[in-house]
Amino acid sequence: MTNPLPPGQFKTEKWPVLHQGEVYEFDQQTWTLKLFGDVDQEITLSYEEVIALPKTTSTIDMHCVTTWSKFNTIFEGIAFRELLKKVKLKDGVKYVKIFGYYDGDRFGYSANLPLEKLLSDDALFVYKWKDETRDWETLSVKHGYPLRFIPPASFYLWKGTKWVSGIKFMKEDEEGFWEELGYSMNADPYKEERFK
Ligand SMILES: Nc1nc2c(c(=O)[nH]1)N[C@H]1C(S)=C(S)[C@@H](COP(=O)(O)O)O[C@H]1N2
Ligand SMILES: [Mo]
Repeated sequence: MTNPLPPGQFKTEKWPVLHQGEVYEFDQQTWTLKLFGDVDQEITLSYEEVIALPKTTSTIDMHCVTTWSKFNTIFEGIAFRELLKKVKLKDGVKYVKIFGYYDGDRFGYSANLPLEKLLSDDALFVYKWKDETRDWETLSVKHGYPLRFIPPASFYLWKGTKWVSGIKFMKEDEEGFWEELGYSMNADPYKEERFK
């Protein structure tokens, strides 16, 4: 089953690579995932701790604001909700910002998202994928290895942070990297919410 093409998009079979700055080179000794912001206690998870969490496999469509859409990619990863179980949120937390590397800066990239849209199987921190033409492969460094967020298809793909390093929990919505540059806070491709 294939979902409809959002307005202004075209369908691609291959998976293009797009990002700003240098790729992050994974070092298991120094890599951590920090959960912080409006939580009772911030925590920092090691790679071993993250990768030991329960796994989810989901088929997710990707819609890039540069107008390509790739349908039906199958991902293996850790659902956002599994990481949510690791923290106790303060009252009134409604948003998150997912941080990742940008040119060697651990928290240089980020994208904001509403928490309530991230509780299903289609909000995944992924490390493995396949599609109709390819068997399972490890996510390449260019696509965000060792851990990359794939947002639900109701968000443009810039909300999918590569080289994930942290999740900030927030009571008020806050702009991320592209949002500060004029891109939409909501970013729903079916409503063509590209810019502010
Ligand atoms: N850390 C980081 N994540 C990022 C970016 C980036 O520059 N740095 N670019 C985003 C943008 S704008 C897009 S369109 C997607 C592209 O993902 P892909 O290269 O896997 O197709 O990654 C997103 N995640
Ligand atoms: Mo993008």
